[in-house]
Amino acid sequence: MDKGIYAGQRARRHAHGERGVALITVLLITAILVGLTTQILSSHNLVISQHQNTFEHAQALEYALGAEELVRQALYDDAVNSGPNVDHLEEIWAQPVLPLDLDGVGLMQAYVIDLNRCFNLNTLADDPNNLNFERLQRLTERLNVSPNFADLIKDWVDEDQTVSGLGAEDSAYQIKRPPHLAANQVMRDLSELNMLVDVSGEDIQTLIGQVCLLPETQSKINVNTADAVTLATFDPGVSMADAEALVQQTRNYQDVTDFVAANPAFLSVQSELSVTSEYFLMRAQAQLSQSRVSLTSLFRRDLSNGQVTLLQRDFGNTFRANSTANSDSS
Ligand SMILES: [Ca+2]
Ligand SMILES: [Ca+2]
Repeated sequence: MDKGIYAGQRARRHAHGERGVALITVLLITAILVGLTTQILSSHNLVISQHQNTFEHAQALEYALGAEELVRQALYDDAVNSGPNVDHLEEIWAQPVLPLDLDGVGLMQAYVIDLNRCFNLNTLADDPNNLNFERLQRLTERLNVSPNFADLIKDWVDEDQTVSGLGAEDSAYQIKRPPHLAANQVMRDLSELNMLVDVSGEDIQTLIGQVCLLPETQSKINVNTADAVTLATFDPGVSMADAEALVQQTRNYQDVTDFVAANPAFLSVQSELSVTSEYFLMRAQAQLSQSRVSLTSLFRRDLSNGQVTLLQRDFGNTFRANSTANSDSS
């Protein structure tokens, strides 16, 4: 009798135990399923978010490339229709596109500067009479930056290994860390200035803000767009006061002869002046939500037929507002 009671109790306990295990198993499976579902949903959301970011970035890129195409068209139209044979700061290409609403989905801004408005450092690579070297010396003096720049840049871009004054050639760069050589060819990018010896980063930034870099060693200064510092340092006979007075006026000289007649101090350098520009730089930025694309594009415009060629595209530069166009020529 007792044995029967105990056996019945054991059997009930056993049944309860099995139900307990089954319940725990169900709960465990439910927990695993909930966990899996959450993970799948979260991965799904991440994928959607990544796709959205990719889509917005692609859209911003297309807007920036659209700006580039518009600039190309504007420069061509300027050369063949609206403003042939003369380029000045009142023309359409020189007007910035202020932050423009992109149908409520983002903002776009862009501006164009001509690179014939400033001193081209690569002119030092072909400078038999040292005129460009002396121009750079006057420029560095005016900017109050290291007097070594003219010699250093001359040595950097000239083909030889002869050290010029305060300059430096391979031997000076080989002991740098990391060691390297002088370029001994024209500069491709103003950031090369950071490779020079014995000049401060601050001086380099000041110089970059004032000079240009064109892919040729012979270039002219457009007297309709150049700033006072560029004009004053271009020839020793031109005072800073005269250059400042000159740029205060609205400049729309139709040819260099007109300019020199009005400003005889430039007579000796008139063959190096122009009233047109050949190289242009566009900076654009398109922003859609969290995606931002900055584009810097370098164009050359053929002065004979207005054809505009894209020479360089750079997505690595941070967009800077065009508060001072002349200081934004890198
Ligand atoms: Ca024009
Ligand atoms: Ca050299």
